[in-house]
This record gives sequence, structure tokens and C-alpha cells, in this order.
Amino acid sequence: MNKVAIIMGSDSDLKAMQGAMDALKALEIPFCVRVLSAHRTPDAAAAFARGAKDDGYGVIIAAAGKAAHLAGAMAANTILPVIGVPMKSSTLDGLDALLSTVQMPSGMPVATVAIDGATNAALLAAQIIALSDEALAERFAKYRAAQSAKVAEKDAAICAEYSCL
Ligand code: RP5
Repeated sequence: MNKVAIIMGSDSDLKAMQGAMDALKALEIPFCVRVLSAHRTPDAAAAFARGAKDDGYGVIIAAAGKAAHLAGAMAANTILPVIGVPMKSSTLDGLDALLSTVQMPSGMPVATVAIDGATNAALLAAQIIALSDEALAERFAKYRAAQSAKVAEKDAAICAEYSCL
């Protein structure tokens, strides 16, 4: 199975990205986590992206805050799909990173999820990898069914409390 790379601009992004690691683990998708910065370690970041396909990765998740160019820098150096996760920071609540990540020029896409949307980034990566992995597609369908069942349970509990018809 293709692996997923989770690249963070800083180790200070680790806590916000925990949901991605949890989701990939739950879906039994192999992954690595690296700290590589578009600004502080540009050569290492580019080298990782250039080698990622040959190294067995199928999707790159790139998380960065502030003037967040990491996802774009990854996309510029690979033909693998790149998912950008804008990190919420102390100054502009992540709006800076959201705009920096999502506003890619035509011809160089980055699939951008919500600010701090680590879990959705991993789920989207899983959906991409599942296109060529039937066993993963089945696990993903089960995950979705379990999620629906949980919501139905909550609906039933709320209905019971408030006497819905
Ligand atoms: C970005 O700057 C990182 O992705 C992080 O979200 C932000 C702050 O980094 P640190 O100063 O905490 O290392 O590059």
C-alpha cells in the first residue's frame, strides 16, 4: 500500500496534527511524520517532495502556519497529490495560513482542508489511496458507517430527552 507523508513546518504543529496520525492508524495506513520547512529548510523540503513517489508515498499532507508555503512548495516538487492543512496560530487565528495554502496559482493544485483540519486531511488521503486498494476502501466504508451509527445514536438520545415525534 502507498504510504502517507505528514510534513509539518514546525514541531509546534504536532499537537494540532495528532488527529491525522490517529485517523491513519485507525485505517491501518502506513505513514511518516517529518518536520520540514519551506522557509527554514527549503532544500530538505524540496528533496523530500522530489523523492516521495519513488519512496513509496501516495499522498503528501503538508501542515504549516503563518505565511504557509509548505504545501505549495511540496506540490511544486512532486506529481503526488498534496493536501494542505493551514495551522491556527496566535496572531491571525489561521486565516493567514488558510489563504497562503488555498490560493494556489492555476496549474499547481493543493487540496486545502479547514484550519487545523488534520483529521479531514488524513481521511481525504485515505480516500485517494483507497482508489487503488480495495481492502482500504472497505475499511473506509466501515469507518463511515460507524460514524453514521454514532450520529443516529445521538439523535435517538436527544429525541428521547425532548420527546420528538
Ligand atoms: C510555520 O510557522 C510552522 O508551520 C508553524 O505553524 C509556525 C510557527 O513555527 P514555530 O515558530 O513555532 O517553529 O512555519
